[in-house]
Amino acid sequence: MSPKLPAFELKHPNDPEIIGDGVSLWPGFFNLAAQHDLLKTIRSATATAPLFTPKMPRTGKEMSVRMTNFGPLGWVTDQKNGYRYQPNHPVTGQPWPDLPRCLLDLWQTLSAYPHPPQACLVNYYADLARMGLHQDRDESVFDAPVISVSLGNDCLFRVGGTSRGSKTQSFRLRSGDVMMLSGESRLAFHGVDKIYPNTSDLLNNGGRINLTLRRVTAGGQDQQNR
Ligand SMILES: O=C(O)CCC(=O)C(=O)O
Repeated sequence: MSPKLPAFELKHPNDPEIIGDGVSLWPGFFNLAAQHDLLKTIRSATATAPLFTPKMPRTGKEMSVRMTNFGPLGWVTDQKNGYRYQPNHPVTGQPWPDLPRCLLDLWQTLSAYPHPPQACLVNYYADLARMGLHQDRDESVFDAPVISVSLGNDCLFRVGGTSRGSKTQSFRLRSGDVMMLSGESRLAFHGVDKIYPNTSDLLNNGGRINLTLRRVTAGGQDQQNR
């Protein structure tokens, strides 16, 4: 079992900055102590569920981020079988580590969704990594939000509308920030254009970690991995 984290204090849980219709940002939601605790949990999980390099469907081109997951399901991609969720790590074959308590609490506090998240994708960005504009649409339900936590160096995050060509806006995400895409923006195109090196001391070797909490299947279809 993953170590449990101490409960964090919500500063203004109901008072996000509204970036756009359905794009909410809670700057500095996790204080420095809570960021270190979360990092400890991620490190212990990656000891059994190591970061892997995802590959694009069809072309097999490597993505620049490395990733792993927490929870009953994890998002993976490879050349042969493409984007999908599966209950086990693609390299070790083992179930993903449990979702940390503090992330379940975060979801319950912010999402107003009656069922827990089933996947927490962990993306690690070295300082030159980025993520192109995309929609999160491999889930079978879209009524739940996607909630993300940023740790480490700042990034330039870009979000648009539900069509690829729609106007986008960009803003920085910093260590400890929490962002939610919901309602209108649940299927918004979004991506990470740039990591700003040396903007945080949290990670020893620089870079950035992003956690995204997702509900994958309709309520009542929870999949157990234990
Ligand atoms: O790193 C981020 O802030 C965004 C991650 C993301 O878009 C994704 O995992 O789908």
